[in-house]
Amino acid sequence: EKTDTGGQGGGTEQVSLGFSQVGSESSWRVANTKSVQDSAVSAGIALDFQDGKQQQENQITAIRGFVQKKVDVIAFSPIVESGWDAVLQEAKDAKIPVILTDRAIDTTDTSLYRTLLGSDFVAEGRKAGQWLVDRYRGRQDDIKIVQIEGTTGSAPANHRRVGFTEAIESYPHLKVIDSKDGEFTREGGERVMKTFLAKHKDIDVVYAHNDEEGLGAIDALEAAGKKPGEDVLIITVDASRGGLEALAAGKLNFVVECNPLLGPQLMDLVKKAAAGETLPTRVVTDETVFDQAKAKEVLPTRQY
Ligand code: GYE
Repeated sequence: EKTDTGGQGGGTEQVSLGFSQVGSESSWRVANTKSVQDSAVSAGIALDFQDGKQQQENQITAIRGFVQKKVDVIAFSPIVESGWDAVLQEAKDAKIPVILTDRAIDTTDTSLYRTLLGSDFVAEGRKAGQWLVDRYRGRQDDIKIVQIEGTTGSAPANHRRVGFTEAIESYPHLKVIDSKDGEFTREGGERVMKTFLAKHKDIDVVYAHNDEEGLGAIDALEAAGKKPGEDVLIITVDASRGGLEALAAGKLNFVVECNPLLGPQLMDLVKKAAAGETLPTRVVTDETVFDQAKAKEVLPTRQY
């Protein structure tokens, strides 16, 4: 199984992987990149890593480049869901298997990729909504929620909105009064939160699609003289170190985990695909949720 020739020469040929990443918008992404790079080294896979820098066209160019270089396997984390059919058809014509990591695409032709490895974002949104339902159980007065969404058109933004909406929709007093794209960054979260604060009085809850946006909301709330975690409750997704620290400090109230350490599972799938094996069509990662006590418990050993 091991493809590493150990410098002795003449061994099995090394499997090559072309990987196109979203960018470096969040600590989730930074941890994900490191996981992919480290795992490629330990699996003995030759990795051609390309940074998409938040532009779909950069990712399309990278994938075309991988086809030209005739890599054994292509993997990528699609910035947005739509618009991939043409370039993935080129990879398919070249008989190069494609693995989606982390984010899904929207296509009617599922033969364009072999599998999707990553989290269930709808489930994450539901967990966030369920916490809110439990938190305000028995209350009749309106709870005003603002939503700081992830990158417009991305799978995690779309699915985290859907799961959250689904969990709260039969509780009419839980009202989402505004939603806006915070681009999964701290600056974006801060900017959007400032707009919300200028527009709406008495916001009760912020649902941010990732930790960075939640941290940005904290910045905006503090600048406005409000106490995040007390005057306004904040829910986020990811559970990166920064998020868990803010949770332990009482500035965030609930954090849904999204695991970025996809590298080892990805390399297994890459080897199987390169060997012509059939892959399961969906590989979902295991995840949990965090309250303040649990954040304090895991922080000393948190890797990212
Ligand atoms: O939650 C966010 C990142 O696609 C799951 O992208 C990923 C999301 C993650 O920017 O922090």
